[in-house]
Amino acid sequence: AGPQAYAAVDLGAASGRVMVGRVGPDLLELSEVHRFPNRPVRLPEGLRWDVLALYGGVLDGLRAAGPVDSVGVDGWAVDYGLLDADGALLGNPVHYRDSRTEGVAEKVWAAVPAEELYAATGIQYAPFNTLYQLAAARSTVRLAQAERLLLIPDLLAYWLTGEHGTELTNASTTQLIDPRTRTWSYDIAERLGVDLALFAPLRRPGDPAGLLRAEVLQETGLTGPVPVTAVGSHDTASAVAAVPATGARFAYICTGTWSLAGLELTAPVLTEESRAANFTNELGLDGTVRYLRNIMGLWLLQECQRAWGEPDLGLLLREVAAACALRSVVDAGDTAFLAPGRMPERIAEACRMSGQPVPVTRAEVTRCVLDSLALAHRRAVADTRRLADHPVDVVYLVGGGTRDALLCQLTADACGLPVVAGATEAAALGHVLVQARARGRAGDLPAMRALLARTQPLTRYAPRGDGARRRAAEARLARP
Ligand code: LFR
Repeated sequence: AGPQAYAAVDLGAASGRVMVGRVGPDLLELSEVHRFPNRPVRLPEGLRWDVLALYGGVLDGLRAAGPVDSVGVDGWAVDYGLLDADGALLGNPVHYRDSRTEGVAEKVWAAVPAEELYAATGIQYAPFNTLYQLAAARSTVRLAQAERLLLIPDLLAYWLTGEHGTELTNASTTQLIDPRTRTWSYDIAERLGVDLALFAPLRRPGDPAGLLRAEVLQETGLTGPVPVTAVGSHDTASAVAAVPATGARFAYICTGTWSLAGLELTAPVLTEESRAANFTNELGLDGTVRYLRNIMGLWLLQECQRAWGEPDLGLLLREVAAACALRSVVDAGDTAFLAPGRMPERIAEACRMSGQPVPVTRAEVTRCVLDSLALAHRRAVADTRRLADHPVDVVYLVGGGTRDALLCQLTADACGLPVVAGATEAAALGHVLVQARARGRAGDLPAMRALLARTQPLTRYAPRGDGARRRAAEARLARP
């Protein structure tokens, strides 16, 4: 039999895409059949996802995909839709960058101290963790009416199949999962008044997740039955599965709207030191833990581009090469950059506050962002090695940011380690491999990675420089 075809729906914060993947003993091919914008909408009540438009894009994509052997859905984490008793969606899902969670974590910590919450769930503090979103929604009519909560990829899978499930890798980002038992943290939920009955039963990557509904077959022109397969439905879980590492002494950085930098471990790190460093223990494939830190990522640049009227990125990056290196830097891990809007001004303000030259031109601002990201990458890799006591000889960079050769090189320079960059569509690659494996067409995680290493174009960046400029920049950033 020839290779099977798998449709991978991959939903990002800025766009969604449907890819078709083919997997064989020496084959791993991906083609994008449809890409559609994901435009958050600012309503009087706040920032919302246009999730029906996303579902429309998914159907268009499946129509363009043609005959496939299985379908999967992955997307960003933490956000969800609520369903009423009839299974109807209650309002537009709230965007994780919405301001409703401001000041909410402190109220949650009054009931369960942050230290205890971390020891029980291993999840970093981020204002948008599902747990805090639910606390923010506590006395709303919608939550009172809700019978079911589905995380975004599970919501799309429900519309495709009519079946409810909660995929585990993404469930871990709710901050309601115990990373040691890999099931619900019943104690935390009870103490914080979260009704776990809202969540559908857990399913694991590779589990069957239903069949495309008859109406979906009709709308997409596909011939049934077409199974839907649970994948690492958190996009970062799928991306980490696609890190083309051949050994164990590696760190990874998934670059896109976010930079997610860390290690793959077999057990969570739940120490107080790890909490203070704001590292998270999200669940990965096959019993692994994604021990990582969230860094603002290319969001900083995307928001600047939006402010500048969307200039061509290639052009911008060419201008940047000429800008002075490490002249001013900001803390790219700072949640102060989370909300949308006025990004060039906010970056300038942060530079001014730390007594550095204020970047003015587009090239200067872009250079500041790239330098700042490289420094944040370095700090995350260094912290992760120390906190998990894990050796690192090489850093794998995967995801959209690998298109930016300067970012890759600056990351290598900052880390003082070789960087191997590739698997630009990492989430979709990890995603189709899990679908293939569920159908007996791919091996375990090391075998998947060996296949990636054999088939994906990778670029190696050797570290340059002695780190003197970097240390000076870091010292400026540390100054109050
Ligand atoms: C990346 C990502 C991150 C998560 C953030 C918000 O797309 O899924 O892992 O922290 O989006 O959901």
